[in-house]
Amino acid sequence: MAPRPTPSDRFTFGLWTVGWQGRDPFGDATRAPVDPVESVHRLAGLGAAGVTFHDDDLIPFGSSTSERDAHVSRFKDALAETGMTVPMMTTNLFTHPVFKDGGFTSNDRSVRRYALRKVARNIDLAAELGARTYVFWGGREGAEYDGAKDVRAALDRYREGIDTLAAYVLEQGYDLRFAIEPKPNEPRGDILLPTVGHALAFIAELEHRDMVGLNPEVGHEQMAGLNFTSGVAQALWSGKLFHIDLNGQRSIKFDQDLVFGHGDLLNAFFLVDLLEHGADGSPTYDGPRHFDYKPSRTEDMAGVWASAEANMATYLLLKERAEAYRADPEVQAALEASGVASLRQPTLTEGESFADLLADRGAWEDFDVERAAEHGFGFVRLNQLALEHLLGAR
Ligand code: 3MF
Ligand code: MG
Ligand code: MG
Repeated sequence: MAPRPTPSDRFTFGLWTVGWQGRDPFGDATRAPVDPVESVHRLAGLGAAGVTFHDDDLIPFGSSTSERDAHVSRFKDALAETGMTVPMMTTNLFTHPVFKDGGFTSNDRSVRRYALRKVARNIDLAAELGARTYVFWGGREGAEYDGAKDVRAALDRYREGIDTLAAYVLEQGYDLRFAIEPKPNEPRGDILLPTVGHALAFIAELEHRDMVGLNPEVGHEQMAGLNFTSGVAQALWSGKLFHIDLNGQRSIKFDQDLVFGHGDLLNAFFLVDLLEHGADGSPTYDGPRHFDYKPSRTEDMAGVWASAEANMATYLLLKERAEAYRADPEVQAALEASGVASLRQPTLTEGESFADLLADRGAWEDFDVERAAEHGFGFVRLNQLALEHLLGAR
């Protein structure tokens, strides 16, 4: 039996996920639009804690002020009726043709100015709805042709955009942090800030770097052939895991946005273990477990809600399996034998200088290199134990 989620599990969904109509570059929509108010009620009924959205997911692009107010008002009613929260919000700077060359980094300055206004307007709403994280996914910030974009100037404009909006948040006194979401490509041929590593390096160049972190997405790193769990660990190491987009991806291809765990399951297992148990058994991340997936185009509406449930059930199953893995004495012995904990010990002894190391004959002159080279680490055994736990064989 799949475990049932409750709001204390802190599962959240983008309105654009269950609301996706199945339109792709080759085919029309396979499903009717979903009213955001219905999504709030349905997801609450399934045990989710909240929803997230782009401005245009709730308020169709081009709405008048009175239409906007009406959309916000009935949405707020749905939140109040269900107890659902909005922990994260974001801006759509990619659908309308005006953003075809980007928002913050469009070669057209008037578009860049318009993009800043669009974000600021939605940041006001985010503060009003109590969101704590504001995500920036720059899907159109990029190019197809190397000669078409001065990447250094684009990064200057990207930094200007983020820093200007961060200053606005501080000035308004909003309790909001920014999270940049890296992605290597799609829809642009090459997107700026393509990976966790690029985005971390960019954040370090910001004036308001303290309030800017990351929103890494499983499939985005895996589209670049990278190890997502390892990227998340580095984001945590840098104190920058502000939010997370969970989904599934099968290798280097278009952004599949499968259900969490429906791609690289073993990597998902170790991700949940990292988030829930860290290295020492305590959680490393206490933010929402946010699903950014797409119910496959083949599904009808019943399939949409079933796929939403599947994300949460998979997460909870992996959490259970990771707990069992951690508690297994054989795993603990295998971890010990593999030296996993020993890596936490500094290479120099406390108080030892580099000169002391240079004088330590055991570290060089008398070190038995051949013997040390013979020693196996037992990593395969450790991985097999994880796999057996994952498959419920232990
Ligand atoms: C695209 C994405 C985006 C971002 C969103 C902000 C449409 O691949 O992942 O979803 O997640 O814009 O969270
Ligand atoms: Mg995505
Ligand atoms: Mg995403």
